[in-house]
Amino acid sequence: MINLSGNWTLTDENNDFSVQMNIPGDAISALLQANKIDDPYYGKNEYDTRWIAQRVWSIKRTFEFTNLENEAFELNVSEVDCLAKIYINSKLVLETNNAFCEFFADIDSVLVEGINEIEIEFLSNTEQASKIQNQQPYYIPYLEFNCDIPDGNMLRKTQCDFGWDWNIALAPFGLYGNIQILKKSARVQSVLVHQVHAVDHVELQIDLEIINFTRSCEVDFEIDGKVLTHLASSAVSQFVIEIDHPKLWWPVGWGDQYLYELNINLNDVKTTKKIGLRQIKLLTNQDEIGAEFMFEVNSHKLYARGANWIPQDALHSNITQEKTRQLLQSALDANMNMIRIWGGGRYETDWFYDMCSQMGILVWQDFMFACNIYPSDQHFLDNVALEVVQQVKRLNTHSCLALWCGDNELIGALNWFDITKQHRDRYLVGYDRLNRTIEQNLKQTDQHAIWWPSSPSPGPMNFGDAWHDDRSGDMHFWDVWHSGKSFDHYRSIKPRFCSEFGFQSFPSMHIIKQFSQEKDWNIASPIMESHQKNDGGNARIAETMFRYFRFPNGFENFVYLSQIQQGLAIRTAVEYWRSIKPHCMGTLYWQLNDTWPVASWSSLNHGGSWKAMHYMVKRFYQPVAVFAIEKDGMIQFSCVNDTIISTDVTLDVSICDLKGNTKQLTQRIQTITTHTNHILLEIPVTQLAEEELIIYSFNATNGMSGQDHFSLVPYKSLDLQDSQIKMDTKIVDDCIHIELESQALALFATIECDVDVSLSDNVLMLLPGYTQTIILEVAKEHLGRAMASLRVTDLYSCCY
Ligand code: BMA
Repeated sequence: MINLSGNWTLTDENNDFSVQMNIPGDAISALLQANKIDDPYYGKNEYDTRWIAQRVWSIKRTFEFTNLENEAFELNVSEVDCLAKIYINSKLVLETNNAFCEFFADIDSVLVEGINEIEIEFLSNTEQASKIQNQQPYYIPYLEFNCDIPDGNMLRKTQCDFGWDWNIALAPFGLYGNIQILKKSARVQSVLVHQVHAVDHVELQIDLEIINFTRSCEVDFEIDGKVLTHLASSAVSQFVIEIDHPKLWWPVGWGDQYLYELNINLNDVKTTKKIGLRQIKLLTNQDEIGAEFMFEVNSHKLYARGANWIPQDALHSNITQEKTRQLLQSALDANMNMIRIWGGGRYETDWFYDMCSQMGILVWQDFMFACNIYPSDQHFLDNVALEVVQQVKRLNTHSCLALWCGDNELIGALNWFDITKQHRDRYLVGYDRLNRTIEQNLKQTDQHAIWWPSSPSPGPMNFGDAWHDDRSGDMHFWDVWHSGKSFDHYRSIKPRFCSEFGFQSFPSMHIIKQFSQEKDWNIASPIMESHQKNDGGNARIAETMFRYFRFPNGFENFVYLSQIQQGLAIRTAVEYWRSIKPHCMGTLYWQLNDTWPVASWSSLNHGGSWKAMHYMVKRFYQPVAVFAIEKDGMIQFSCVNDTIISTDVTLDVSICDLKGNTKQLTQRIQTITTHTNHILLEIPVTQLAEEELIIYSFNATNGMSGQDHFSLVPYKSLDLQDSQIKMDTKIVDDCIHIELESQALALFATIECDVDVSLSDNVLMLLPGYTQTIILEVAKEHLGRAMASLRVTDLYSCCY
């Protein structure tokens, strides 16, 4: 094998540039690294960087080749983004047209002994996309307010590369997977594993596919200390492995994530798959309301708590395993058990799914189509079919994989354009062809795969409105953000599973400082506006703020309050939808992460640090949690338990005035079983006097606990007292121990500093007379800066 990753030379068609480019990687990052362009994430540089995608670029390198035994060789590439021509010694050997596919090419006739040259010519994706659009039998619209760069829907590459309502539009290109020369011999091409579970026994039914198969060959399988030899007598062969006393794989919180290693040896080349033994089902039974939508894992019904995942970065070269692990760890730390890999991004790498499996995070996997109309000519559909087959073969063995979903919002998109409304039949047939191509290729490749036609969807063969009808399937509920409804509006619906709902905030101040100067710190400044990609987004944040809060003092407080507000919006939805378990069996908010520094719906900043909301998520996603919900003149204390073991919960409820004086109201103790919601207590709202809040805390015998407050009136109505929060710090074992003490009730007290840090807790309620200690961890070299920039903001210091 000759691995051709590493250093290449990147040049453009005009010969203006010649720089080093690291493969795997993207060309924009290479130009940035060579100091040929300014950082596109800074200021408004995005717009001065767009020209790059309009040129034709080439990368070149040489390699040595000897073929003493006169064998056959082939070139193998994956994730070439996107339209490219590959030449060896100036002869065209391959044309690629799908960034989600792997390609092979015969190259024997062009290879020479000694030094060879390989060149990849990246056509201008933007120019080619428009050409393909012009060749379509009819116009195929894309969402113009999302995508600043047109016609991205013509290409099989990451759709948000062309801009999105949170993404920079650069149409990046490069090569992100493998590039290698392989001996053209029999190799394992794919492994499909179907698990059949019985009592204390699992049968693994394996479909093995061998590429370059010429004659029967022996394949050794090793799992769990057992070695078996299988005679493969055709390119695709079946094989069974029995496992007695299986150690099961469990989602996080339910048990271990035991992974068996399945090693497959063919011609001394080892292929390894990590396999967790588990049974996942999607239950969609009809009921008196409509149809349920819930996952069952190892016979236990699972309430999915999670968020939507978008690419880790807008530029591929910035993605590393370490940064990705941190993002997933943050999902885990905030008590998530599922992420949805959204259809406008990309299929992730194998190591990504391995991480999810190791952590016990389930993955809802979209196919990569989002919010646009797509071509349905045979050429496009064949390309899609190849992509589906390859991805399903590649990903099926990952134990985290819970569901394959056809697309994101393509049914809705049929109503978003004048032309699709005028020629509805044509576009509907087109959609059906695409969706069937995906479904059929998925099922032909893996007949046991769990399929969901689209997100949102009321269910297979039901093309109803999954934005407003909450009776069946999965729902995207955007009325609060996109239609400006109140937070209470989240309680007007009862989804069966809400796979998207979100509320924006600004990135944290230390992130804003990375792309702007102090003079730009105004939400209407051109730079802040260009780091807001949703039309009217800043206005929505501001306008909502005035409904619930007093006007914040200055820009930094505005940023802080936007994050608190975001947390409250999502908390309102999640608390209610968890409290109606098992009617609703999942919430995946929009969106976990950011691709670059931007105002968005994410709970993590670009780079992975936590916005205020993420600390709140950790609380409202705790598997055992108590929620105070106002309903029909009562405050209802609901408790859910998403573990698989009952627990006893003690709830204490007090009344608190704004000085922070509390008086105990009542206590309740109850056993909380797992598959339903329990109402622990109801108290009439009339029990609260003006300027009083409820404070409640709970302790479960399984170790989980929490504390929060409930205000009957919007915060702006409260005459909060000056909390005068005192912050003492000391350094212990390279961490900062922060002690907080307040003089009055302090709400949403949030610690921040100018570097990425990790805090044991944040966004706190402080009562006078108590000291809370928070531990801050930071890379040693940033300790001084963290200490010097440490600050705490609460609702009083922000707005009063
Ligand atoms: C959803 C997503 C994205 C988008 C988000 C916010 O529906 O599917 O397309 O970024 O809305 O508008």
